[in-house]
Amino acid sequence: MLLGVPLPLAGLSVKAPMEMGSSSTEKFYRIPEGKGPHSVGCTDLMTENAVEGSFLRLYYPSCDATDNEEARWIPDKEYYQGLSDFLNMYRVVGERLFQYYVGSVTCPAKSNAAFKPGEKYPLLVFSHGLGAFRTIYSAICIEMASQGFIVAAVEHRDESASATYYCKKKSISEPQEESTSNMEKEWIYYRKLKTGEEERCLRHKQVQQRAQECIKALNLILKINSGEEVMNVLNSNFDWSSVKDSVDTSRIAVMGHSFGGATVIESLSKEIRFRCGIALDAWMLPIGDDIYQNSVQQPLLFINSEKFQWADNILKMKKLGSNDTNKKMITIKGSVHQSFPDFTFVSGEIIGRFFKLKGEIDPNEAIDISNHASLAFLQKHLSLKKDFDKWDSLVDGIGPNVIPGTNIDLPSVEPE
Ligand code: 8U6
Repeated sequence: MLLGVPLPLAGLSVKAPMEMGSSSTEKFYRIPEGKGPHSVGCTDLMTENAVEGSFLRLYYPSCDATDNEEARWIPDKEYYQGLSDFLNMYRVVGERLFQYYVGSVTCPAKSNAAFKPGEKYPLLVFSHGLGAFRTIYSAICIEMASQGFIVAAVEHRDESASATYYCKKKSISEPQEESTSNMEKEWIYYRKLKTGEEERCLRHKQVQQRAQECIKALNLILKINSGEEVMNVLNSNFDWSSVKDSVDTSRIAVMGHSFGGATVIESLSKEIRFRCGIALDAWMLPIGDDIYQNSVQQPLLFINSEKFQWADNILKMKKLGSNDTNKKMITIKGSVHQSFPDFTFVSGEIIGRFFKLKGEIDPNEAIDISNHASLAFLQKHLSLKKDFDKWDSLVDGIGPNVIPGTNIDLPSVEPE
């Protein structure tokens, strides 16, 4: 697949294209800042030198930090390669395009800024979509952190991420210089479906691993909260002991997009400490049939885009929520599946529309609706003492650009 724009390579371009957050449009194409009262910091945490460990980006309320720089949005070139794989592009081509267009993009959270003490914050675990990874939902995670949540955005190692890695010890056979570290990154890339492989089967296995990774992340944050020392294999100057006693351990929720929406459902069914969940454009295929037998007791909010909807998927959402008033569904008008991840903000109109990274609605308006509905829902079900209830009507699908339930016609009898 080739992007339909002049390639800025080898001096061929007359003028730098005004797409995908090139430096000339830096101010215009920005991931929106958090609108809540807290400044936001972010830091990465990886435990253990093995796939079984946790890897997450933490977004948190921070002290005002003028010294700290904004965090890199996509922190390694391997993510560009993985995205290229996912988008069926040649890696060498994709890597250069991504490097050129978004290589200098930062997210509006201060890297390793000091944690803001003196309050107990509710915890939100976030799960990314297929071919995505932990850093590209920063508009959502940063907004939540600015409103007083600690957000743990996990990076899944089930081969559904574009790319991810763990750190392992270099094997002895490899030549080692004394000055260099004896650790190396072992990259795991997006795995395509093999020919003849049944998608449901693979995705079901993956969603179970994903839920376990969300629960592991929860346990890890609670460990840090209780003052236990955790080994971060990534070197950063973030003081993890400053998080001690700052998590409101009775107020924990799980949120995710697409495959991450399925992960929310699986996680709720496996872990009662998640008191509620928010599923953005949930993809229901990975969910096993057993889940529909009252496995999900907690409140759950489905926020759907207008375009990512088909009867079978919606019917499964409804089946989860039948005879349960704690399950809610709304649809954001003019939005598309990729209105939730950050690419919608860093792409221009032409590329954005062409690749369905943008819908008819202004991306800022769409993410505001999603975030405000989420905050109102979280306030209600985590009993927060905030003013998010001012957005209660959105949860009922009332307001500009939002409708209750779904916009598609459903067959009156379930297909089977
Ligand atoms: C196109 C997801 C691009 C792009 C993502 C498309 C995607 C992209 C960057 C990768 C994965 N935003 N996961 C042109 N489709 C840059 C230039 O980066 C989101 C984004 C974003 S996802 C998703 C899952 C499946 C599919 C698309 C998105 O969950 O939103 C198919 C066919 O499966």
